[in-house]
Amino acid sequence: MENRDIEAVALTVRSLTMDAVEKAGSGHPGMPMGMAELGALLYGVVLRHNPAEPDWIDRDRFVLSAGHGSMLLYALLHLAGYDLPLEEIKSFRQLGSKTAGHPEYRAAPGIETTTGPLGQGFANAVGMAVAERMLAHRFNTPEHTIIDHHTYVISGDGCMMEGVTAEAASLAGHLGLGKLIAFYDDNSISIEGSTDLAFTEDVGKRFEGYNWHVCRGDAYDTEGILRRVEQAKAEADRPSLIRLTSTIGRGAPSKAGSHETHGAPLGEEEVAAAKKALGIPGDQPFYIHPGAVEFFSRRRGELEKEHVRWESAFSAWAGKNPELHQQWKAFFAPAGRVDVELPAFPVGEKVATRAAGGKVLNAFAKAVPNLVGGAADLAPSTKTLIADAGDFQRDNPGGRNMRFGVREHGMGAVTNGMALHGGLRPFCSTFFVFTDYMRPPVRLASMMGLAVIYVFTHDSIYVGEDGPTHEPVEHLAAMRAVPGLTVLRPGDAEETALAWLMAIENTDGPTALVLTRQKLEVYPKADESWRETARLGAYTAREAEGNPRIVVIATGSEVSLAVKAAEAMGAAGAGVRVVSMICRERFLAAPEDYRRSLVPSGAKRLVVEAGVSLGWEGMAGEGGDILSIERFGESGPAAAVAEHLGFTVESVRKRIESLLG
Ligand SMILES: Cc1ncc(C[n+]2csc(CCOP(=O)(O)OP(=O)(O)O)c2C)c(N)n1
Ligand SMILES: [Mg+2]
Repeated sequence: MENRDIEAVALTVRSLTMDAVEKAGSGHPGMPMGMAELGALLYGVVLRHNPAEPDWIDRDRFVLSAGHGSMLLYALLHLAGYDLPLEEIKSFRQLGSKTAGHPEYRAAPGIETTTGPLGQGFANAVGMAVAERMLAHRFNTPEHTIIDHHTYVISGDGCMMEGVTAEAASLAGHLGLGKLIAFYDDNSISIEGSTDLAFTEDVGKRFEGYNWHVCRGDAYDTEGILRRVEQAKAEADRPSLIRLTSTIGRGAPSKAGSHETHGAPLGEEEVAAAKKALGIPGDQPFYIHPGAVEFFSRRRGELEKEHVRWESAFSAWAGKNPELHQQWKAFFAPAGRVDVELPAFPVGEKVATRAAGGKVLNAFAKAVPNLVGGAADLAPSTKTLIADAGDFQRDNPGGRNMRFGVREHGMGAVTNGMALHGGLRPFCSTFFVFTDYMRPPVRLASMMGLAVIYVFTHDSIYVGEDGPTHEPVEHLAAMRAVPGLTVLRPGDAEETALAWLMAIENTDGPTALVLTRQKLEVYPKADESWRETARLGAYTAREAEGNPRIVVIATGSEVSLAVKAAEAMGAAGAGVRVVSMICRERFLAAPEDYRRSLVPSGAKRLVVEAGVSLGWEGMAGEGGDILSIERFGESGPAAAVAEHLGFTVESVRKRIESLLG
């Protein structure tokens, strides 16, 4: 790429950015204008990708963690030849366009992840680099290298300030992810003004402390940047941070360097002056320099050849390694239904659903070879270790157990990156109460439809002695409030096995398995085909004699409680049906006749769940009741805390009796 090509591309990035933001009347011109040269180099020289085949598995990944600079990405994707027509750039930020305010995964090819919440993209990039290393180890042979790519990310001051970046960077340094290369857009500006207001640490030193290779340069010294990228690539054992001193809004004659360019249109006058200074024809909105078009039409050809070379290497590899090739298919194109021998849990056995979950996870680990994951330093408690599978570490890339450390936020975002990369089925795990520390990536996984599995244990006040800080009460409501997240709270070990199966089969979005710390007795299921009906979200665990007079809708540990309460009523309990609602969202989406048959309109309803009632009001209906917990828990033995909060067989029984009148 000659200097004039770089200039033509950078000029076009600035031209499209200014006009798109101006036309939309909103957006962030500063970042793309400041990073235009780096963008030109990335898409012009550095990235090994193929715009004609955006799903090429061995492409380099590029993540724009500073997602507010979305126009940088859109301009470059358009120029590089991705299916993102100029018309889309002209409708930047408009309803239904592919050019949303912040990049949205799958909105257009070439957008590798949804970014905008600062720091998430950085951590996603770490996850992508983890995936690359895992897959390279599994599939490359001494003769053929079929997985070998880099992950690049641009982060701004905001990303660098966010804790999630720190968590993920620390993990990446520990793991020695040499193929991860981060650029830091070091423009010393964020929204409120100079970063001196709040951010005066030495980022470079911090990253050196994380075991990163750190170097520094000028964002407009293009040769220097390419040299530093080569140095970074040569660093096999450490991720690299290339810190580039830059000017926000570069090219805007009076506003460059000011926070005013961060997140508002430059204004007609400033745009006109900028265009004049840059040599952009003032009478041609959305001007594209012909040199940029010419350059990328050449470049596309080269990249297509690169891809063809990879494809022939892949064919040669597949021919020589038929078994590995079969494995590859299992990783990248898994069959729909999984055949697995699930552990049996006899009725009457007392087993915590977390313990059952651990057994089931291990059964699935045998059947689903790309199932990988781990916990935020809680694996002994969440029971999420895959036996005999080793730890994923810098010197053991074949390990399947991730040791995320005490970094829930980073764990969630890194797991998203692993899922985004493709080829892996990642899970991660912590105590349910600490989902508070990982809501942002859970939300993004749901928004992106990533097939991530969460194992959240210690799901209620039954945690006991650890006290209210460790006892989730509002968390089921909070998780169920996330659109697209499937929340499963099984009532016993058998249901846990089914819940895991549902999680594995759900490839449209994330699934949260909410499991108990305490032991629960496996109960007989009145509905013989419960393994099928429960997939609709709920089924009859205990049946009434004749038409039910009352339906007790319970989840998780409260199902057996409700069954016991009904049994304790003797003959008076004959009219009590107990429904295990393993997944409220699925039940609400189930066919109406199924919903009505399970919860008939003639019966009274009692909802029992050891958490806040928020969201259950409709299910209880008029004249119904909800046994819930509308406060924080207490520290004490689980049984004492439960009794204190009214979760006993007796109290459930009383509620039922008072409803029956
Ligand atoms: C988690 C999160 N918090 C806050 C914001 C709002 N926000 C968007 S950009 C920005 C400032 C970012 O500064 P920097 O990364 O330096 O970007 P620059 O101004 O240099 O373009 C903030 C606070 C956000 N997008 N995400
Ligand atoms: Mg900045």
